[in-house]
Amino acid sequence: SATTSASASEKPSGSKITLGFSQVGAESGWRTANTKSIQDSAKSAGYDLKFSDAQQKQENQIKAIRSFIQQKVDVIAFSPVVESGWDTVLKEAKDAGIPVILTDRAVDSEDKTLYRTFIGSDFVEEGRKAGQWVVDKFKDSQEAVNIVELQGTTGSAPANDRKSGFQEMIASNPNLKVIASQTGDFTRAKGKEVMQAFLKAHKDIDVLYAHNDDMALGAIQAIEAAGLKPGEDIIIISVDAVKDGMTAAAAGKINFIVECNPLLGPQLMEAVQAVVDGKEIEPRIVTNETTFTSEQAKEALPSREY
Ligand code: GYE
Repeated sequence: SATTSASASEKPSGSKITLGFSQVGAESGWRTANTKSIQDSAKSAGYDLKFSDAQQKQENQIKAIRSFIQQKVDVIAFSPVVESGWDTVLKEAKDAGIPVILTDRAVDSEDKTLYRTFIGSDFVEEGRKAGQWVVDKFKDSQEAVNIVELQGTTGSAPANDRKSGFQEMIASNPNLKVIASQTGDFTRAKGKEVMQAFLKAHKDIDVLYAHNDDMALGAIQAIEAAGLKPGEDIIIISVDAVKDGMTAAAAGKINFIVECNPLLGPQLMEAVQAVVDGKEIEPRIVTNETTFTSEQAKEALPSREY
């Protein structure tokens, strides 16, 4: 009616909710599982999903969001490829009265009214879990432990946070040293390429910390090609726990995986419904996660969904 404010409660009941979703890309096994979860759960919820793949480019995401605004979708959701540079376009959505939900990755905007909630993992905590495992593994070592790090996409929340959480934990033991750290952009191909360069430049790598399974899997190829045994000659820790990562862990090639859950679709659709219904929602929704050693990966693998 004319007297109610421009809230979603004006949505006539029975009409389909339109959700515009801008995805990061298709860079990893995690991403593939995440996309499927979002598409499947939008379908079960009966929403009209407008899905756009940004191919890991912020400019494509900004274009997609502007196009969703023009199409007057009911809700915009997106997984921001990097943390910075969103204020202008988020302000445009706000001015158009279209609620925005962040999933998977965070933005660094000071103005928290630019989005309704952020649904996703605690990436700092994931980095801490990885770091704590390394601290425990090398607690009796009297020598320097040389660590190389494959970072995720430069400027992305998971790359920033997984790095800082790890660093925070290993700082407790001065023997643990990150001797090289570079981006592998969360892809297998880049993980392999950068690991090749690390192996060339450093003869004494003890540990690889990869910010996701795909980069670890690429690095494993490089390590094997160099005549070394992944998981033995070089201890490997990664994040995600997707099927290929878990398979490598079960085979002893990855020693420890920190889980990052990609199945965010159901929680996202619930949040969309709540926003459309004009309900209050929590500004931060954190997903539940665990970790896997090689032994635990072997046990969990048969029942893994993705
Ligand atoms: O860990 C990585 C993907 O943002 C949590 O992005 C996600 C990360 C995930 O490419 O595999």
